[in-house]
Formats: sequence, structure tokens, C-alpha cells
Amino acid sequence: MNKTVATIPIAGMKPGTSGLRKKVVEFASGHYLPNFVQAVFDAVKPEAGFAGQTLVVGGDGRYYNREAIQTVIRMAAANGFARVLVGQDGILSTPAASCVIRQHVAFGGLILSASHNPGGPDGDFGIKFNGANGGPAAEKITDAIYACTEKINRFLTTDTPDVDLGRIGVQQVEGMRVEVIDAVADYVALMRKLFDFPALTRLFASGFRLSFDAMHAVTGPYAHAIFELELGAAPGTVRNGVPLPDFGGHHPDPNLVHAKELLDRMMGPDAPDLGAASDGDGDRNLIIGRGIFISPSDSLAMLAANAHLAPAYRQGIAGIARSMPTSGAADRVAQALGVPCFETPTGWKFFGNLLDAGKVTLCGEESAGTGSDHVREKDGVWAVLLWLNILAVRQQSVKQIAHEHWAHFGRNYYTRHDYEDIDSSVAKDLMQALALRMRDLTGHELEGRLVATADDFSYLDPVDGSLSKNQGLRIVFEDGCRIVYRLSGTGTSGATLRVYIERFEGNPTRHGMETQAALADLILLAESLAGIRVRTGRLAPSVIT
Ligand code: VG1
Ligand code: CO
Repeated sequence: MNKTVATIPIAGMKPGTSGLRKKVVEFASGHYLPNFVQAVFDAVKPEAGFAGQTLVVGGDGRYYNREAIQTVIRMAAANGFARVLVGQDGILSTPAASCVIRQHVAFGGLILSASHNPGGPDGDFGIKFNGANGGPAAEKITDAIYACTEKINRFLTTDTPDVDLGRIGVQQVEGMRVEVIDAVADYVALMRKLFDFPALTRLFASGFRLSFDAMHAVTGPYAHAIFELELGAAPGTVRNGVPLPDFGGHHPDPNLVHAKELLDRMMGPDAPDLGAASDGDGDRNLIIGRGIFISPSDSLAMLAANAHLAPAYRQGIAGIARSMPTSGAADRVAQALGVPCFETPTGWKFFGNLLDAGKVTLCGEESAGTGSDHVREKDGVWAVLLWLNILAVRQQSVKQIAHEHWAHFGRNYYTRHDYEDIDSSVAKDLMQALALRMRDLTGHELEGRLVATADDFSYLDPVDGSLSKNQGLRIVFEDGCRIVYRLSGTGTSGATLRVYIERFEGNPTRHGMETQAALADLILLAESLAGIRVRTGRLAPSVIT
């Protein structure tokens, strides 16, 4: 039976860069989850209600995923949805959820994930709403959701028993149809359309070796189905392929710290041809060639320069979009191709309008996110497939492709330094002081470099005209070097300061430098300008990418 439960607002339920993320204990306590789900439904409910509408639900399999899915299903039924599509065992990678929403013309979806954040009873949980285009809700909607969380006084649910998430097929919850679907089928079918699977099968048959680390997170089943079963890659190609509620105790963040085992294998004597890893919810990708790490910013540029080699992009690309902190490597490719390059704030939600309007085909972020107009999320397995398709056509190694790319376009040396879990008020003060300092930097010299612009990035969406302010402090020097500072919007304890540093090098004889060495003077400048050591007491970043 449907019922209305009285509740009171819970403070601070503001969605960050990518939905609402908190500790599991917080999510699982009292009415935390139902409050947020009801706030979403209240904020997005059409005039006619949800009659006849479909909601997609799935998550990355982390601790509390199943319980949360049962709660969402009961609430969807009580709120009048006609149908829920849920991945078997509650599993849907973020890009697969986006694919399912689009494929089945759903009203939208609720994706349960805290992405790259650790899982388990002491770990993190998260939830976000994606609209009918399959993409994360725009800021206007996340603001409306937040407003609803602040005045909520009831939520709607039913007293029906749990749905059997293991059984593919149809079940009923009150008047609502629940379809448990194969979590990978729609996604695999889409990939088959985009890429030359026969060529990839031949590539693997010829002895090409891939090592894909699923990090015990959601991409395991997708990678297994595609690389090993469809394309015939050797058994064992997919490592850590079984999704675990606590990701095996690891941090499912495909960076050089948490994917160190893969990095070591790729730098070792018997390295495979391509190494890749994905994050908790499957939207990120790390690409490492034999003996060479490809920075995500470079990966975006190299994929853009070669995308026409894959069937889906044979006609060329309409444009590229990158987040502001992402390096300018992609801009150089866009210029050469004669297509526009857009610079958006951090977070995939800002790409949605550009993709929907057909202004761009490829998008990327320095944080290991790349994707295209095939869905409205970044997509880890897709990026690996595009790299494979390019490698199959060019018949060169990742290293050769990278070196040729740099020789042709120049190299953007790039690094990100993260200072994790610093005191929130210290972080706020640091950013405030820096913002003040920025005001009179333009036109001045810093360590012999002339500052061309120093500002707080704001973005005017060219499609809907909305303005997003305070998206990161940036200093752009006249010689093209750049330092960017911003606070993370996805962390769950304290604050994380991210410092992004970039320098362009056009001279091919200087393309072989070690990244940190190539950027050493700018790294020192970035530190001293913000007073990071003095203010936070940190002598070094927690993670360097
Ligand atoms: C980080 C990344 C950002 C990414 C976001 C969500 O955000 O920097 O580029 O879009 O995570 O990625 P922040 O605010 O912590 O810097 V995912 O894979 O967690 O959905
Ligand atoms: Co993610």
C-alpha cells in the first residue's frame, strides 16, 4: 500500500560536482536517502505527474547499493511512475545507465555511486539524477533539488516487499512495472555500432595484449563481456573484474597512485601493448601504453586527432569540449581540424547542452574522463575501445602515436597536484586570499613571466544562456603557461585543493622531459603564490597526476 511518511529537512544536502556524496553512515541514517529521492521527484515532476513514465535505476555495486535501490523502487511506485528499469543485481555503470535511459526513452534515472571514492561500511555513497537525454541534471535542476531538500516535510513510499534484483524479467510493485534487465546488453550493442569489432577481433587474434584493471568496481562485467567474450582477448585481460561492495578495500580511482600495480606492469619488461583502468562507476579511464603514461588531457587530444579512424566518427567531429582545468592540447587539434573547442567548468553536466545541440562530438576532462555524443556521460570502456580501434588501424604502438602527435601539435606538459582532506576553513581562507591576490596580477610579472589574465572562471552556456560563476581561479601567462586552483566538489571529508599546472612546448627536441621536471618552476610558483605549505602545513601533495 502507498503511504505518506512525515519527515523534516536535513541540512547540507547540496549536490556537488557530480551529485550528492556522503559517508554511507550518513546516507543510511534516518530519512537521509528518502528525503533526497523525494526532493528529486518533487523538483523534476512534470505537470501531468509521472504517469506513463519510466525511471532507470542502477549503481556501481558499492556497499548500500541494493538497499538504496529497493528504497528508490518503492518511492518511484508511490510517486506514480509507470515503470522502473533496473540493472540485474542493481548494477549499471554510469555510462550504461545513460545508454539505457536514451535507448528506452525514459524520463530519467537515478544513479547510485560515489564514483572514485572508496566504498564499504565506512566508505562513501552517492546518488544523482540524470534527465531524459541521459546526462547529469544541469545546475538549474540540482539547485531546485537542493531547494526541495530544505523544505521537505513528507515522502511517499509503499510497504511492499523487496524486489528480487537477481531475476531478469518483470515484477510488480503496487501498480508499477519493475523490469530487471541485463546490465550490459544495451551497452554492448551500442559499442558494437560505434567501433569496428571485426578489426578489434583481428587485433587480439594477432597477439595484441591488453591489461584492463576494473579495480573490483562496476566495469568488470562490461569489460569481460566486450574484451574477452566479444573480441577474443586472452582470459585474464580483465583484472579485478568482480565488483565488490568495498572494491576489495581499494580506492577505485584510476590514477597513478591507486592504479600503481598497472603502472608498474606497463613500465616493466613484459608490458602488454595497452594498459587501462576504470573507476568505481565506470565513467573514467586511465590509458598507459608500453612504457608511456598518456595524461588524460593528451588522451583527449589524441583521440580527437584520430577519431575518424573509428566507424562512428568517420565523418569527422563537430567540435570538442574540455573542462577549464584540462590542458589546451585538445584546442590545438580542434584548430587543426577547423572545428570549435569549448571550455566549460569542471563536471560532465556542462557538456550536456553542447552535445544535445550537436556543437561538439568529443568531450573530456583532465580527471580521466573522456566521452562522446553516444551517451551523455563520460565513458571509460568506450575510451579504451576508441584507443583500440585507433591502434588497430594505425598498427603503431601507443608510444609511437604519442610521439608523432607531439611532433605535429607540440606537447602540453601538464600535471595536477591534489592536497586531500585539508581543513575546510583553511582551504576556504586560502582560496579567498588567492582570489584577492588575483585582482592585481593581470599585466604584472611573476618570476619573469607576464600574467595575461588572472580571474575566477565563469561560464556562459552558449545554448541556454545560463551563467556559472566561481568555477576556479586561473592565472594564464602570456607564454601560454597556466596555473589553476579549485576546491573539489566531490569529497566527503574536509576539503581537497586541486592545483593544475601546464606549459606548452613546441620544440620537438624538448618533448622527452619528465613531466614534473618540465614544470618545476611553475610548480614552485603555484605553491608559493597560494602559500600552501604555510597555510595547510602540507609539505607535498597527496596525489600527483
Ligand atoms: C572530480 C573531477 C571532475 C569530475 C568529477 C566527477 O570533481 O575533478 O573532473 O567531473 O570528479 O567525476 P572534483 O570537484 O572533485 O574536482 V566521477 O568519475 O567522480 O563522476
Ligand atoms: Co566516476
